[in-house]
Parts: sequence; structure tokens; C-alpha cells
Amino acid sequence: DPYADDPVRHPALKVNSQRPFNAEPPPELLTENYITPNPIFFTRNHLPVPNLKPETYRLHVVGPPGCQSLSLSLDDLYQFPKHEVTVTLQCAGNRRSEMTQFKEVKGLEWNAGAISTARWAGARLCDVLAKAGHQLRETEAHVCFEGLDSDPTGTAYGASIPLARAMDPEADVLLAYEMNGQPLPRDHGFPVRVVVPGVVGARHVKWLGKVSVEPEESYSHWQRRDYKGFSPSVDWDTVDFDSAPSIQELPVQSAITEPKDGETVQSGEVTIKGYAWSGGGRAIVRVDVSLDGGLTWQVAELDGEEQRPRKAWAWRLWQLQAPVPAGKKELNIVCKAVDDSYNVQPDTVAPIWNLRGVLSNAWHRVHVRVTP
Ligand code: MTE
Ligand code: MO
Repeated sequence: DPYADDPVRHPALKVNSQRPFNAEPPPELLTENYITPNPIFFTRNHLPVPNLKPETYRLHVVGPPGCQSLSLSLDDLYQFPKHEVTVTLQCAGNRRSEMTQFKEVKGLEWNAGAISTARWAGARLCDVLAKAGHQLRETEAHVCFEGLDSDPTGTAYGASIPLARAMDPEADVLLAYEMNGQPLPRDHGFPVRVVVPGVVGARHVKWLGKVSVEPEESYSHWQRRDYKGFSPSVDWDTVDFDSAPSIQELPVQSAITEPKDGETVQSGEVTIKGYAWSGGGRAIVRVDVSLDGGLTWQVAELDGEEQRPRKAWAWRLWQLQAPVPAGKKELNIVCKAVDDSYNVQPDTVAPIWNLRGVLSNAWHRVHVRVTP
């Protein structure tokens, strides 16, 4: 069993798949803290978790002709200036189960918990690439990452990002060796992973073994044959993966974490909580909440760290305390967020449904009963 050596996990996690391990924290735990504690940070593995020895670990940095190749130990990485950033990581499949409810899709049944926030620390990718002699010349180039996790045929997890993002010091792309002040937990990429703020989780390659600058995107399955969006009209007979760009920056997202769907709440006053985040460093400027399915709206209070313009890498938590309208027996609670480009979430799943169930960011809806 290639999974026999996987680490022990926190019992509070809701497991979507055991081998490979995929799990999310329950919603009420997710927004208990602005920074998600490591043991309940959502986990998305495609393969068994490698067991890497820090003493013998090496990161191979391979450049195009004219550049140096580097083989870096952990100690070598510690010599680069240590950079720390709070970043929210979201899987492209977050909230996929809502797409499934509309129409069947292929993929893991994530609820709204395939998203978490941590304080990451490590070397900046641009500093490491500069050491190898890189300059931003070919803007068409890509930085490819390879994990040290692999399937029985020896194929490793891989992904890539555009070189321009990798070389931009303001983009804060990290080769991270710390998560919330601790060495990375095994499930989250020990000893080194990529963190690409504002970009889909799939590009944050864990157990990083190799970084290379290439003229083309990564040839990995997960770059070319997955993690792409399509029209609702496209099915598995007609899909052409080459016709769509790989997902990089994610669209604006929000969800309700309390109360939970199907719960019963007290009459009088109700407290509604959730998270909101947008890709590409776009800050959340507002979250609107409705108690009547979207007929009338109230503005929620935003908590958590104020985000810098164009570098809003982390989520905002939000809450609303509202009187329950007298005589109501049930509430249809809805939330939707607005980012600083005034991007909004679509009101239903139908127009954004796609065969892989990615980019699921329709208004989030929760139905609760009210005690008389
Ligand atoms: N890196 C490797 N090497 N192997 C993987 O399976 N999964 C990716 C990404 N990096 C993956 C990986 C996906 S799809 C996501 S959403 C994030 O890791 C999840 O990171 P987490 O498990 O730390 O939450
Ligand atoms: Mo993912």
C-alpha cells in the first residue's frame, strides 16, 4: 500500500477521499480563526505523501542555456532573505458539491471548506531565480515546478506559472519552508512548497523537487488536462483541453459558515458568519447578506486584516447580526462578495456549470428553520 506511510490526520477533518487523502475542516471551525491552525488546514493530495529527509533534501533549479543550474539544500534556502506573507489557498474544486447538485460533474465532492489561510515563510522565488542568473527577458516563458510525490509509473505532480509572476518581487511568490511558524507539516509539502499568492491551489506545488524555466507551460496532466474552465455546453465527448487557458488567478468567492444548512436558529436575532476572498490580490470591498433568498440585502461587517491594494492575498472573515423578521418560520440566507474591481459572484450555478466542477462561486445559500 503506497499510502501506508501517510501521516496521521486531525479527527475533525471531513474526509472526501482517504487514498489519496483529501479533507476539509467543518465550516464552523474554518472561520473560528483568521489564520487556520495547521492540523485543520484543508488537504488536497493527488498521490501518496512522500517521506523526505531534511538532511538529504535538495531543490534542483534548472535554467535555460546561459543560466546556472543550482542544487540547494535546506540550509542553502535559509541563506536567502526570509520573507513572510499571509496567503489564502483555495482549491479550484472548492464548493464543487453545489455544481454536482445541479448536474453531475467529475471530481471530489468538496463543500465550502477547500480553502484555508496561513502565514507562510520562505525564500522568494525571484531571489532564487536571480541567483541562477535569471532576468525577466522572455515574457512568454513559464516557471515549471515538480513535486517529489509520484504515481506507480514514476510520474510526479507538476504545474507552472508565468515567468513574469515568478520574477515580480511584488507578487510575493515563495519557496516556503514554514507554515504558521512551524516547519511545513508533511501533508502540506514538507520540507518545501511553492506559495503563489492570489493563484489557484493547484500551482502551489508541495514537496518541491525541481524548478525550471521553460518556453512552454508544464506538460503535467494537472496543468494541461485538468484545472481549466469550460462552457456549460461542453461535455466529455466534445471537450478540447487545449482550447482553454489553465486556471491561474481565481474569481471572487464567499461562503456562509454559520449557521449551517438545515440548522434551526432562535427567533429574535441571528448571527451569520463566513469568509470572502478574491484572486490576483484583489481586495474584498463588501459582502452582502440576504435573509430572504436575495430580495433584500444587508451589508456584513468585515473582520480580519485590512489588505493592501493589489496585494490582498488573504481572505476577510465577515459577520452580520440581524433581527429575525417576526413570524418567519424559515430563512433563506444568501451571501455574495464584491472585490475591488467590482467583480461579483453569479447568482446561480447554471450559467457557470462545467464538466470538472471547478470555479464554483455562485451566491452561497443556506436554508434554516426558526424556532417559534
Ligand atoms: N503538490 C503536489 N506535489 N502534489 C499535489 O497533489 N495538490 C495541489 C497543490 N499542490 C498537490 C500539490 C492542489 S490541487 C491544491 S488545491 C493544493 O496543493 C492544496 O494544498 P494543501 O493540501 O496544502 O491545502
Ligand atoms: Mo486543487
